[in-house]
Amino acid sequence: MLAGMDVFESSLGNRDWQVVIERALRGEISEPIVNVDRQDTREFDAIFVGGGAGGRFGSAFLRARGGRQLTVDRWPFLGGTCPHQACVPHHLFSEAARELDLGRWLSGTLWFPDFDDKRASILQMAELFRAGRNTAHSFMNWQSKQQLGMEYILNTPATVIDEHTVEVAGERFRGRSIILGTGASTEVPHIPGIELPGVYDFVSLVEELDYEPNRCVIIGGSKVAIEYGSFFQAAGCPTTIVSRSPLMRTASLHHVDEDLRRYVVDGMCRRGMTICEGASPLEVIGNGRAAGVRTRLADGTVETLAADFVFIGTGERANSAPFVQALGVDVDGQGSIVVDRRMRTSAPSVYAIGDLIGPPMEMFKARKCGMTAARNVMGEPYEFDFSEYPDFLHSTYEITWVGLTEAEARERFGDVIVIQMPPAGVEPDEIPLPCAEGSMLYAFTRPELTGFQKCVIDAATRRVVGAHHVGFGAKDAFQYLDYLLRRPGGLTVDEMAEMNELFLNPEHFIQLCRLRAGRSELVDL
Ligand code: COM
Repeated sequence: MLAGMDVFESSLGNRDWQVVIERALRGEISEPIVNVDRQDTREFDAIFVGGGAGGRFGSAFLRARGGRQLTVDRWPFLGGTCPHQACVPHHLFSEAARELDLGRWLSGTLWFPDFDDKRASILQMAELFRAGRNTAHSFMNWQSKQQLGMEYILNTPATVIDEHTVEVAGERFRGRSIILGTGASTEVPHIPGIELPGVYDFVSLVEELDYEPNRCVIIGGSKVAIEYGSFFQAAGCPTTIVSRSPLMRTASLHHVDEDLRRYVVDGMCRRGMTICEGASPLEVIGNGRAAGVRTRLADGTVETLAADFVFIGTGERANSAPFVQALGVDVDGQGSIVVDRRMRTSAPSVYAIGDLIGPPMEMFKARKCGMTAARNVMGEPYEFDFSEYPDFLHSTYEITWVGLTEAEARERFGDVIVIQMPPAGVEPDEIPLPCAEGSMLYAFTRPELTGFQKCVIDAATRRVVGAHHVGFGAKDAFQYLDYLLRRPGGLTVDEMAEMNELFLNPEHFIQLCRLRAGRSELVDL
């Protein structure tokens, strides 16, 4: 039996877990943290390799179905990269970007002090996150054990031996099935100098940053590039994005409406960011430390973009290599493990979930993949199709979209009605709309900054087929809109008009649809 810190009989509270995790992260606890019921003689129905969002939600679901699981993670906590390095810091930084942006535009007016660039620190935000992230970690461990009844081994990696066997710190565990969920890592571009100090990605930013960046060049045009870049710029670090594709037109993003894209990209430029589209990074230059990025620009000229901080935003690649080696599972051209809609890999009784199976590398997909695998392991044939989903990203705005773009809808349906704000032909600075919670201060000071929204309707069926929003406060609504749009009957303008709006509901579409719903023949608004 593996030696380790056995916590099965103890009921550690959130604060106790915080201490344990802190010590483990500092290297003071190097042994495995073992929460295994040694009295339970049942076979494990599934062993989850990786305890991130997919592994944790899959484990919880499997337990809820009466099964027995074991989840193993190399980190001393469950929840994976989300609370440690990815989504949670991204949301923290994006909220900071939004606040900083407001503070800049309203500098010296109302109660806003003169904006002081020197007090807006990227380093301070990274440190704030690092110091606070453990509360989420401890909660994941506590909830998983005390409320969800999961068994787990943390602080040590799992090695997959065969389709039913996993080795953890020298002990072998057998399961009816194995569910792989070890995520993805930044795809580091192969250019000279990329390994120089001063080159970061979203992981090393929160783990290692120890100086205040003064000038940033971002290599790549992914969501991460837009989100982190907007934060760097808002914090006072002039930022340039070097991207081969036009922003928001990378292969990993679909259904991005062109009007929405323009509002976002123009907004980034208006805030001082430099965006080099159609450009290729050639080399990170610097004598022992990154000092710039030699870049071929769209017109073919080569220029060195100065920077003391280079950030990689080229996307991520699945951590599939160990499983190809151990089990020979099939992978696609990007290295992502190939699964069917039940999350089954090419190896019998082996499932794969989350970022390990490729894009979209989003929270909802990871969690639902885990749940799908668990259902199938427990004998319930269940399929998960994630080809369509609501999507979002942040600049200094919250940007959300679902369904078809206007162009896609025209191609598919021909006769399409568009309801948008500001209306077509009206300049953004003419009216302070759209506005709602989060944009009222802009509405009364800088109407052009309130955002943009568009609702796309198939004229023949009156069904809403796409919704697009730049602004604040609408993201939550898009989760439900996605669900309503994808029902067999969809969601019509008339049904939207029946909903009860709470003031200027941020996605704003209820009242706008109601203004048109009375007409038997719909027209644009
Ligand atoms: C969220 C992590 S931060 S998990 O999805 O709840 O495991």
